[in-house]
Amino acid sequence: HTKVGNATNANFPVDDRGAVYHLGVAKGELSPRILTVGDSERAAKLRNELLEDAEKPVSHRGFVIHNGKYKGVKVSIVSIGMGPSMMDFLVREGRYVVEGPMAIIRYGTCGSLKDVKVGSLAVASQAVLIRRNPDFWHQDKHSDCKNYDISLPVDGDKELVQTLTNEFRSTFTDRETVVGINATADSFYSSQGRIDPEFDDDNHNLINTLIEKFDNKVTTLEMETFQLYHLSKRSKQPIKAAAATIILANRLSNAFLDNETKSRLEIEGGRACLDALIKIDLNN
Ligand code: R1P
Repeated sequence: HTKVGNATNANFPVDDRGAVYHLGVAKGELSPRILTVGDSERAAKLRNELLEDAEKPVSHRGFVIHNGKYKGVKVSIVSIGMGPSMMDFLVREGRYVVEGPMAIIRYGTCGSLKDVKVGSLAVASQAVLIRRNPDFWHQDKHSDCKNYDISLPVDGDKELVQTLTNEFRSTFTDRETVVGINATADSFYSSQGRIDPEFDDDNHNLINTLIEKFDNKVTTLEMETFQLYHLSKRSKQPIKAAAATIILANRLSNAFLDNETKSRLEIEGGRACLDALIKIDLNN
């Protein structure tokens, strides 16, 4: 594990070496081209199978950074764990330590709301955010208070989304790659419409609401893509962002993908992501 030293500025803490407080890297220690995944084991496999000249990983507060080269181009593979807050750390602290334009691709797993087989792939053209609203359960709530807030859609980077889709479709000729809206939720459970008899979640209609609200264009449910797309659009320096997922679960049929196929798709899809990442021109 990397050590981060004393920080001085509470507004944006960096230590005496200039390392950001959570990622644990300083300026120049992260590539402008980033492939991010949730699972640290997925990141390590991708590093071992696909990176050349891989450096010693930097590991701090649940983040693991693997720097190396892919087809001669410097890239970073970063595992972040789960949820919008972890993506927030990556994009903000990553932005601080990288000079100039960036490209970030997320490769994760997801559930699907479409009639597609598990083991299909998905690329997110847009993303929406689903947030549980705790006020709904408060005794003093307003009468118009909703249990779950669903945001308007935010676009990924059109060029990078298209490049990523092309790479996936040419890599996976025997499987479907669906393109559509990702719904990013602040819980794996309640705000993704999973029914948990142990809790009062009032979420029985959430999946249907999501399908109807966006005319059946929501393809995937997971926990990070919206934060990546939203922050990339709000960054003052350019960040091109795109996201792909392995459809691990079908939320309509309740089918779930086997681990062996998942492992294979992680590597093949990771390669497709890196190919898209190095093809993109950061400067226009
Ligand atoms: C939940 O099991 C996790 O898996 C998905 C979700 O977004 C969430 O982070 O993504 P990863 O496979 O990238 O972690």
